[in-house]
Amino acid sequence: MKFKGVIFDLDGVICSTDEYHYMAWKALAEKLGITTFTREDNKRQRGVSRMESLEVVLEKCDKKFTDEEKLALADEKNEIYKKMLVNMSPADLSEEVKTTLDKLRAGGLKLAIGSSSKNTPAILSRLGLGGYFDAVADGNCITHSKPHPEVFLKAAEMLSLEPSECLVVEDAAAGAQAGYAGGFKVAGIGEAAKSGYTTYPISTFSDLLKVAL
Ligand code: B16
Ligand code: MG
Repeated sequence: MKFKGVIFDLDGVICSTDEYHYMAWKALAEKLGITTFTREDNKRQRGVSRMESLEVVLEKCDKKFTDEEKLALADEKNEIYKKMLVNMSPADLSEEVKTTLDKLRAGGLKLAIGSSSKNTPAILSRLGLGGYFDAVADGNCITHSKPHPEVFLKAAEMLSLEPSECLVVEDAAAGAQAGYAGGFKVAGIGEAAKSGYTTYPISTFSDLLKVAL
């Protein structure tokens, strides 16, 4: 066994909520009269906090907003996003992800979540994964979001493991950077596979069996 624990990002790794984030930000942007918000813009929102993600949208808006107005806009986006989550169920957890998680656990690894999302508990519960992970560090228990390593360091601490004993799995450039900054080896999928901070680029989730066990 190459590691003692694996810390998974949530949106874009365990499930496809990254697409819902994009659609919800796009809807908010259009409400603000911004028609040029793109998937490229959305890539910069991956892994970073809700308020930092809002700033990516507002770069394309001439109007200036007070801090209070920004909080209201972020809330508005979250309400749109939460409506998209309502129909999520265990059927949204792919067979590949579930089988791989089970095999990693059976191989003796401790499993944790390290996500910037404050919606993590609700999403895990909808996927039928509430209580599945040995530790959950998320947007509700951190001060700094990715690329700061806080969420992964917290997850490792909750597992009682050192960063060098854990593999971080990420889809976002900011997330791969966060893992590296925390002293972790990083398996990167999607955008993160191209990151210079990624140790193991993988093309599909089950490749983790080769990397971690
Ligand atoms: P929320 P991850 C991140 O989750 C998303 O990638 C990022 O796009 C989002 O802004 C952030 O969570 C905060 O999410 O608004 O739900 O609190 O990829 O770190 O699992
Ligand atoms: Mg992600």
